[in-house]
Amino acid sequence: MRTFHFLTVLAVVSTVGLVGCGGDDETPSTTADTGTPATDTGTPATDTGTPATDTGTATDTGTATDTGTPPGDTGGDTAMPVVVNGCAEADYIDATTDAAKRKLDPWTTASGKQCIRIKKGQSFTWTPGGGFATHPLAPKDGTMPTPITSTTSGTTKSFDFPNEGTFGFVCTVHSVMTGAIRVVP
Ligand SMILES: [Cu+2]
Repeated sequence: MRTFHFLTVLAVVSTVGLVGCGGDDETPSTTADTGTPATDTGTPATDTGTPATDTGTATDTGTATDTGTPPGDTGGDTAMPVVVNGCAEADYIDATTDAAKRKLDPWTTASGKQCIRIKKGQSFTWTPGGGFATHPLAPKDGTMPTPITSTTSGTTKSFDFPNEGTFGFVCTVHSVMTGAIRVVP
């Protein structure tokens, strides 16, 4: 009987030992992914938006500096343009005296270039052959503003010259009919 007991105990111990060591020892199985990677077959997105418009206003904040050389004094009275419509200093006919004729009568293509000097406050008269319809008068070059205004009708016209200056003129049909009225103090 004693031996039987011993064997029984051994059996029990063995059973317990087996239970403690086995049964849970399963190796975790690994499942391999054998699938094909997904492919992006979608159409790329297109930017259909409207480009932004630049509504900003550029502001020039720079300061321009004139680095040029001022024109030199080329002679003569600095208050007067030196040459106007071909009239140089030596070309002017003096018409400042009370007795002087201060008019172009008739004013025609034969008159050519006319350079006439008068005094401040005097007037000058144009009387074109055939009238201003034939020889329209217009200011051209020289001192501005000028008393001479464009004249296209009528037969005679006088302009007063209250200020000093060299006032150029021309016939708008015949460029040879040009010149200047120089007004001196
Ligand atoms: Cu003319």
